[in-house]
Amino acid sequence: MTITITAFERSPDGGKGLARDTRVRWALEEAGQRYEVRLVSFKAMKEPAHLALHPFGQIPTYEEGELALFETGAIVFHIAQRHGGLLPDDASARARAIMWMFAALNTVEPPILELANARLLEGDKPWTAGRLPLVKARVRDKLDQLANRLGDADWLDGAFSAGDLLMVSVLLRLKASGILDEYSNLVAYLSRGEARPAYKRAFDAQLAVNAGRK
Ligand code: GTB
Repeated sequence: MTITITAFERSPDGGKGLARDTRVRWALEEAGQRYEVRLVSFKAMKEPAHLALHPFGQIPTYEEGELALFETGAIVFHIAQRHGGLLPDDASARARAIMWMFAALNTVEPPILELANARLLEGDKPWTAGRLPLVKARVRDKLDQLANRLGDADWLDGAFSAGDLLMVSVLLRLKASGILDEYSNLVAYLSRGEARPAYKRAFDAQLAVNAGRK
């Protein structure tokens, strides 16, 4: 059955791979699944045809036969459940990998998003200069704890899993901030994620769109 996802017609990041379709592309590449991409404009995202797929008018979405999904975490989880390569077979190890998926999206990503929003959406507001140190402290708080847990390990819990895919994706958003450079093991963790052939294919595919080659 054909898998179709949606992505920005032109991502605001110009192809840095930070829009969430990259996470879905990466999961599909790890799982060895072919997929098609329907590109949508900001305008089309808010129109009825797309809102029927995504009630919040966003990307990415995922369609496979009768099944239509939104929310990146749910989509990556679906791909990981249905195909090999992203979740361990052992029930306890699988539960822990799923726990890391939630930790990436529910615990680590929120302060990172807060920082991005403070800079991008509120950069010109009078309160931002006073607020930024507090927001950065909340990011560092989570990175300290994550770096302590990861230690010298390659991945969060044994072999690479969907938990690592989402955690690396979440941390990528911090690359330009310089904060990540304070944590050498997290920098190495990110590099290991980016070095995976499946990540490279996903990154190149979204770059081709944003560089106007597709
Ligand atoms: N919780 C949802 C999920 O995980 O799927 C959030 C989806 C979401 O935020 N989608 C964004 C979107 O469609 C794109 S990924 N925004 C358009 C809108 O809301 O109208 C977020 C994103 C956008 C841009 C960059 N960037 O330019 O760096 C990075 C991340």
